[in-house]
Amino acid sequence: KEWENKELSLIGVPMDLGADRRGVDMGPSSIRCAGVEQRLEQLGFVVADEGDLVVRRAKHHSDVPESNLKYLYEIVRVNEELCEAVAGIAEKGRFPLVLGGDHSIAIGTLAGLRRKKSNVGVIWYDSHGDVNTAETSPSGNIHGMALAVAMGYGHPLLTGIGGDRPKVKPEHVAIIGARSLDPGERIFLKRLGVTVFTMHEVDRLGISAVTERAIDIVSKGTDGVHLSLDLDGVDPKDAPGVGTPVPAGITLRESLLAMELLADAGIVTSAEFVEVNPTLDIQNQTAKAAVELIASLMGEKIM
Ligand code: 5AB
Ligand code: MN
Ligand code: MN
Ligand code: MN
Repeated sequence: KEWENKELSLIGVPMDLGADRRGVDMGPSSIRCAGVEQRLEQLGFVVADEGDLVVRRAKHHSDVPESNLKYLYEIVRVNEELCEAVAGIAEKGRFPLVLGGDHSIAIGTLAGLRRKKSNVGVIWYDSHGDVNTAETSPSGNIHGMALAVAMGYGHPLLTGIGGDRPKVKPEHVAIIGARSLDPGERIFLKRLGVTVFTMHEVDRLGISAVTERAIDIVSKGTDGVHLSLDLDGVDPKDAPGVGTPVPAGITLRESLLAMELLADAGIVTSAEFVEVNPTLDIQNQTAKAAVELIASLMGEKIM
């Protein structure tokens, strides 16, 4: 593996504009408070904390005339910066670990990874599909569009981040945990042939079989795998500090098993943990869950 040297770079993105909701900008801080760096060091990683990118407070909800896209220009600016930062980390052979912030930052992360890899596999662990476009979005919130943008669909300022080419191919994506899809998203996912393991599949097959199948899909024909984990994929009983909780989700216990299976497969080359909102949380429980998940993903074993 390219990061066999166990060198990892943390980068925080205090983005909340994609969710149009304050509080998720404190996600990186809450995950740091929960002890992510120390935990990784205990696992033998040499951790470089690159700090947080700067996100400017935007004045206008909708800054694009004739469009419902909220805060487009600042989201584009920050994601261009994130793209450069992630590309730089990957270039040095270090493992990029991005802390959100809302899920719109996956646009910059995946654009940065595409600099280094021609076929990035993606596990999108989320209760949502995040494949809306301006036309299908019920909210205009860009965090609900990030995966569509990465596959090349959306406003040209978004799909053009890090270059115009699509950053991810639909056949290299597996969504896990979906239980809230908008009508336009269902049509889009079917049309593109994206593999979706909804809660129906998680319940019928179990999280271990689902994760194994997802591993097959994202590692076939790819030269790296990115885990994009939205904490709202985890059940809100275990991860209440998220802006868009959806009940009947994957438990923390099942999610830890999924991370352990990913660690055993040895395929994951980058990751991001997003949508932690400590203002909606109980005693930083959700950031603590994120740290547990990160530790399992990076190889922590009980024995
Ligand atoms: B998240 C919704 N589909 O587009 C929309 O948390 C929710 O990154 C998006 O998955 C949730 O506004 C975005 C209704
Ligand atoms: Mn979500
Ligand atoms: Mn999401
Ligand atoms: Mn959310």
